[in-house]
Amino acid sequence: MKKLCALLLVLLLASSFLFAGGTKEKPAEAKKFTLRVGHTLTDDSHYGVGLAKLAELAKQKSNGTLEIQAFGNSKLGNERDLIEGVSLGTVEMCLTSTGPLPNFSKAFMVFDLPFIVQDRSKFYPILDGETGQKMLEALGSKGIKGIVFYENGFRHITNSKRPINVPDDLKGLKIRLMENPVHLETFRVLGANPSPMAFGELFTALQQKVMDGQENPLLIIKTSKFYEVQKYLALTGHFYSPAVLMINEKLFKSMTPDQQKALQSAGAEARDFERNFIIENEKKLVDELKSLGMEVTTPDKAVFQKAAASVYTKFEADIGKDLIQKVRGQ
Ligand code: EAX
Repeated sequence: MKKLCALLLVLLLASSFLFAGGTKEKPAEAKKFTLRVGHTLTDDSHYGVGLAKLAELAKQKSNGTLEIQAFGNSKLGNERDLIEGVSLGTVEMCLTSTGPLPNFSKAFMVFDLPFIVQDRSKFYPILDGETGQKMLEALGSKGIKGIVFYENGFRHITNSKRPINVPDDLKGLKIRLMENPVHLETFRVLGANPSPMAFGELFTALQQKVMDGQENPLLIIKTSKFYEVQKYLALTGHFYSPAVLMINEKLFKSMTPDQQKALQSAGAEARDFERNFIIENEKKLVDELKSLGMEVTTPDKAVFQKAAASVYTKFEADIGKDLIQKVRGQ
């Protein structure tokens, strides 16, 4: 009788252990997230196309638990508002150029130095490697998780007054710049009359001649239709503008490790896709913009570079000599 009791007890314990183990192994149902990504460009721009790719990949890789919805044309705010929104958690995600980021973390100014990036293929490993990673991590102190660096592109000058061949041609021109201290200083040093303005107000400002000119990558000049209100395009490529895909950090941490991995890997794949989209399009954009009526000049970059050299000295202490060396030495 005693033996039978002992056997029954063992069986009971074993079955309850198995049962408990069984329920423990059942994977917890991953919560579904709907993530709005704000940006300032059009749906057919590189951001629009790159985010559509991100949405497709994130859905696939997360078994449908991550749904990304892109809102372009500054619908969720301008870039500064978007970054603040992601920091506070009022907007889940955003994709903005690094232009407004020095307001949140000074090191980003290194990318804003004139002509620091000449060859984007040598620059990608810096953005995607340790240096870029450290810069993205610095956003953590603002409650932002930087996922990956997308591309905005090499910036060129347009205006409605005259062709630009040398820095002197910029004299007195009212040029809209991003709200970025290095960019503004560069254009001051080059002799222009720069002022900051949100991207969403730019087209109207150019149309109403509140601004004579602006500077942006070719794809933006095309997709935001600046060619309708700007006659002259100068291929200066003076700044290279990376972009950062950001998410509210608390929200990111509330995802399962699998979902985090899915988002991170979708981001990296969509980044490569977006960069290639820009490179492919750039091959034909100068001709397209010419056929849309723009008059194009190709200034000697070395002359502009020399004229803007003092900008490096001015911001060296804020950015750090080592970081400048690292990015320059690409
Ligand atoms: O991030 O504001 C700008 O000129 C930017 O190039 C644009 O918003 C894309």
